[in-house]
Amino acid sequence: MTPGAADLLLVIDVQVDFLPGGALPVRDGDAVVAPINALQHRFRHVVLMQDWHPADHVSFADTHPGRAPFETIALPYGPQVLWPRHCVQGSPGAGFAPGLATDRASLVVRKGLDPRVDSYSAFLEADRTTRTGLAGALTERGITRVVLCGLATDFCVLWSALDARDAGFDVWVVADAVRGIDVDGSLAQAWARMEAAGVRRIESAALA
Ligand code: VGL
Ligand code: ZN
Repeated sequence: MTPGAADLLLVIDVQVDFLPGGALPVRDGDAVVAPINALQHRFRHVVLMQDWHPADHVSFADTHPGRAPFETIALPYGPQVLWPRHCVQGSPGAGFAPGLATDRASLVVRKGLDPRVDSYSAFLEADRTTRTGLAGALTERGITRVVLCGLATDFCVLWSALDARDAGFDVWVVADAVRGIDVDGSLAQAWARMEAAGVRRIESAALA
């Protein structure tokens, strides 16, 4: 597949807190930086996503006295996994991974800013109602295909891929340019859900 004018590379949450040593480390997360940098040169359209939470965000375990990270609680919009505090707005951990190229991106979109609502997806917040505006921006640019890479496969990449399908885009995930968190089998489940939704899996070597 040779990316053209209607193809977008969507880079999900390649941020310091998701790298080894960060607040919510994804195993081997730093391994996505080199393939993503290489991929960016093959796309005319690149968008970078940033998880960007207020310090008292509802997804943080320490916002809920007596709760621990990786527990699930019930919120008005549904179940919410509690996370260690991560990607706090303006903190070093919220910055892009060292070495990640950012100069070719036309748009940087931040999500998870509402203190009461999480947003794994680049398109739709966890209340499943509030839109980030990304789908409209892509449509205005004539994008029909979204190629996803970044962190984490089983949360923000998964939800972004499913919502991109729902928004009518053709969706591909670059298998060697993503890594997962894997809470209770969530990684295998994520690939199965994406496959069932018609998301296609590709290797970066096949994108030339
Ligand atoms: C993410 C958990 C919490 C992600 C973000 O980028 O996959 N996961 N916030
Ligand atoms: Zn988050």
